[in-house]
Amino acid sequence: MMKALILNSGLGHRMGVLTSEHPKCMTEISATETILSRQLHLLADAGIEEVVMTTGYFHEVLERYCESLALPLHITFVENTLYDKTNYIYSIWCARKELQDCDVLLMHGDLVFQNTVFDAVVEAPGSCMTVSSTLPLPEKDFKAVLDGGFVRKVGIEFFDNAVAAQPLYKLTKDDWKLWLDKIGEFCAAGNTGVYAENALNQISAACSIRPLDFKDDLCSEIDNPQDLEVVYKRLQEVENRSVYMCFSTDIIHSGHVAIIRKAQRLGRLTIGVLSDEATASYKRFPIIPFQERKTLMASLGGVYKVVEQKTLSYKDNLLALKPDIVVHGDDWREGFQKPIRQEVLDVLATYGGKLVEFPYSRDARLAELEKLSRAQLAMPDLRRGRLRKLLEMKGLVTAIEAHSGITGLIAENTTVLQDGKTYQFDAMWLSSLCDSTAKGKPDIELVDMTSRFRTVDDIMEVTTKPIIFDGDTGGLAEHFVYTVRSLERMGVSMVIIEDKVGLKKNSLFGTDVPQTQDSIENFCAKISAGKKAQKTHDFMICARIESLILERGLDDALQRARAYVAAGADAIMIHSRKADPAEIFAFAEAFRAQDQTTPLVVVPTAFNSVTEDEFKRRGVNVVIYANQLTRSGFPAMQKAAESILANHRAKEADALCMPIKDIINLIPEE
Ligand code: SPV
Ligand code: MG
Repeated sequence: MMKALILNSGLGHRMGVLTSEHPKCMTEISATETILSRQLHLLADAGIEEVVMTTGYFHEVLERYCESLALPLHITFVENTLYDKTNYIYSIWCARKELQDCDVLLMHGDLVFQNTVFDAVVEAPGSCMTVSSTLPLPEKDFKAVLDGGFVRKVGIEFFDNAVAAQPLYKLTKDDWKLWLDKIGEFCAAGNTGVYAENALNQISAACSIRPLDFKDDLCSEIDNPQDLEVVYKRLQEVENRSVYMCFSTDIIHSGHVAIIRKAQRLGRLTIGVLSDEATASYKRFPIIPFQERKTLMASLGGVYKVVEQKTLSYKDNLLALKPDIVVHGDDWREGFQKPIRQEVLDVLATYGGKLVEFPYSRDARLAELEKLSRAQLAMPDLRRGRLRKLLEMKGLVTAIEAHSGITGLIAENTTVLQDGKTYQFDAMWLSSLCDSTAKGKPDIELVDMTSRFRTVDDIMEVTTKPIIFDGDTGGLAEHFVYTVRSLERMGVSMVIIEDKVGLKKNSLFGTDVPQTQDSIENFCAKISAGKKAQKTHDFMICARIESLILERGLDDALQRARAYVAAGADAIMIHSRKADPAEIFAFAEAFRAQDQTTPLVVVPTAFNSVTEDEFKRRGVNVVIYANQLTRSGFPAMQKAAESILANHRAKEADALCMPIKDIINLIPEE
């Protein structure tokens, strides 16, 4: 158990009129606090319940004042009736019975220290005394002589190997017993007019009191009105400092609360809440949306303000808010957040701000909750509607093809950090070309739906991102309705069907192979039937227009777009196999002139020079990278196979291969 011992017997005559009606510790040091109320609040906040207070001068005023504060503390008052004839060594001796068998937090009653100094003392692993390695040695006040990392002497007379020191100590039970016994010897010998530290100096070699360096932080005694003025100003400065932290989490756990509490001790805390968009591209789609996360943070006690942080980079908010201090866990010193941290340091350096990092504790329960969140995100009902949400949130959504569990994991987890932003794919494209290719079959609707659904299931099992399913022609309208129901039930977000009939061949063949475009009427009927069949609002049917592929012209494409939207299509995909994006741009412009809201989808396999930003500017909403994993994986595999054949062993192929350890790590175990 730890008890606080506060020494308040003294006269404090150097304070003049300020102490004419009450003891020094009741001097006001801010609009709301006295020296004593501040000390007691800090003790109560730290959960220290037992306080022993020595009194003397104005002892009744002092006791009544303590009661009026109504703090959750049990205070034992011990009066030193000889307060005007003895030093505090005797006050401590008077209180000895209350101070047996416990750790002691000893402080003089005229000491003002900032929260963080107090916290460091309380949290110190063993005995400690507050010292400052940066303050000049005071002429008349306490100095501590250090040796081998321990405090060896404390007094006003030591100048060699000494640092400025303040009478704020934490003492372990054993060290305190040694000191208290020595105090007893001094008092028994009538040696009551000296500092208690004189007794300490005789036994300090047997103690392990470490110096706790508060450097330039506030930890100061108030002896006279000049001290009071200085402390008053410093305290105001400390308490008005602005502190900034950012959270992306939608699960607040005790670790977060602990770091928020620590940040609050540093000043007025503003919390940045990472936007949904930034959170989604940083780790996963937030289960709790931004507004709710903002309200959650604002409702925490002691949070001054909550603002949105739109990017993983702190830069914009730091430049706008200019906080004195940024607080973060020390986990970002390594890993992909390292450059974000460096940018924070660079921005802070431009105006003299400071970064404070607290040890990050990985919470096993959080990892468990995170797993649960991911599991939830993977569930059909939560996954299905997420494409619509992402479209609303981001305006432009990107998807990459996946045709197996492992390519699904690549689509799910690949992250790139660039200019303070993280980039991930938003969704997955279940390409008919790649699904067929993976099975060694041509892309002619030969791989049947049962097999295609099996691929969807494999991907769904290991990922959380929304799925866009390539439905080819959708088959007969009578069959398509069943496909819609199945996909919807599985949690797929969107099916894209193309307006072709007969033996469908891949669009990238263009007019090199015979392909027939469906009639507008027929295709509209198929779309309508599909829309009627679906059960939720979440599911989307996208109509894919093949007019440009089949060289039927822009007008035909636009006419079809109008008709398909009228028939109920939730999105339009326009396809082209030209490297020059002109016809895609022309369609986008004309389509947006006639329809501002229906999402527009493109598959830039041929016109691959166009950036996502440019597509967005031109009114495109979904960019699908339809086959790049298959096309990059295949030659790599072929090369490794050739190497083994040529060398009649696998050694040379090893350089082309991922280490076994990495491939094992790639797959998360349940
Ligand atoms: C696919 O990926 O299967 C597609 C797009 O349908 S394309 O190959 O460009 O036709
Ligand atoms: Mg296809």
